[in-house]
Amino acid sequence: MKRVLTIQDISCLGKCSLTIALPIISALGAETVILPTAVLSTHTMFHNFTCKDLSDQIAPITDHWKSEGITFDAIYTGYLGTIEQIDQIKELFRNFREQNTLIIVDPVMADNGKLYPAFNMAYVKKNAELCAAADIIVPNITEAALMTGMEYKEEYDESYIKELLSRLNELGADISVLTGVSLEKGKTGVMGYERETGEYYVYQNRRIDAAYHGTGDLFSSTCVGEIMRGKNWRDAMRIAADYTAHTIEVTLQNPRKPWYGVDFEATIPDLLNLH
Ligand code: PXL
Repeated sequence: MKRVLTIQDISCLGKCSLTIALPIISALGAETVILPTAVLSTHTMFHNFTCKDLSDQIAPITDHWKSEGITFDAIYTGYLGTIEQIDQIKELFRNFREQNTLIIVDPVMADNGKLYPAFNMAYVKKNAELCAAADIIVPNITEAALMTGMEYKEEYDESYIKELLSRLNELGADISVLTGVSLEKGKTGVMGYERETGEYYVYQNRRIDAAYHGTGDLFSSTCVGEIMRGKNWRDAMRIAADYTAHTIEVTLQNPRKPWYGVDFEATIPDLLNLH
């Protein structure tokens, strides 16, 4: 069985980060090891959330794993906390990267043209460094624009997305994938670029007019799980985009849907049939 380490916060309530990564990657059949970077009462879209930083636990936990000879097939990072913590995670990459360890970085820090409340431009710069150490990166357009210094646009064409991908590629990862890319009216999806082949990959499915928290985490976790199942990155992105869209649709049909996240629990069985 493949073993994935995922490093992100645990928002006790909120259907995001670890409370999505753990069930999704496990459901897709990989052992999912977690390294919580902070414990929050909820995600940061709630008011008055509590937050306990766990940076001081990273070294003792990972030292213990090293002494046990633990290795990982993939390391996947999502929402992190501080600049210092990203430095610690870069070191963790150096310590745990084996020949075949796949490193996937989702530089979670912004959406819809805006940084999340806890972050600033110094944090953006640090995330760009983390992306440089990854094999695959999956930022949204806002995160990509911030990291590359390009203007964030709501209205754009394919040439803007290609320029963003070209600048992301310069950060250093082998495969750069932009999420939330809408190239046709009524559609949305992903566009990726692979350095080795110089090839682009575009996948567009239906756009659902609803924005939910945690959908980026759902997409990234599904990609990681699918790649661990042996899918190539293009198929993994396509399945993840379809699964995310399906989950948003199912959530919209729930009259008692929570405002803060999607009903992925209801769609996990469908994910297993998307192959
Ligand atoms: O889904 C991204 C995410 C993860 N973790 C925390 C967040 C957010 C988005 O707002 O606040 C704590």
